Amino acid sequence: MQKHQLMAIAGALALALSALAWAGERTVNLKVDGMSCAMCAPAARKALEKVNGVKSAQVEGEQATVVADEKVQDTDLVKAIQGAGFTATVLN
Ligand SMILES: [Cu+2]
Repeated sequence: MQKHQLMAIAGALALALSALAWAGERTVNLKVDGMSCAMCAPAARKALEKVNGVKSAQVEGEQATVVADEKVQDTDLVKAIQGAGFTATVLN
C-alpha cells in the first residue's frame, strides 16, 4: 500500500470518529438551587465535571450547562449536584 493511501484512510477514519463523537453528545441545562456564596458555583461545576462522560460544565448564576456523552443520564447530573450540597432541576 502506498503512503498516500494510508494517509487517506487515516484521514477518513479520523473524520468518521469525530462525526461519531459529535453525534453522541448532548447538552443539558440545569437550574441549581442552594448556592449561597462565590465558591458554590465552582464547587457545583467541579461536581458536574467529575461525572463519568461529562465533557464540560459551566455554572453561571443558577444556570448550569453541561456537555456530556449521550449515555450520561439527567439523574447522574442531578445526583452530582446534590452530592455537592445543592439541588438541581433539569430545564431541557
Ligand atoms: Cu458557597
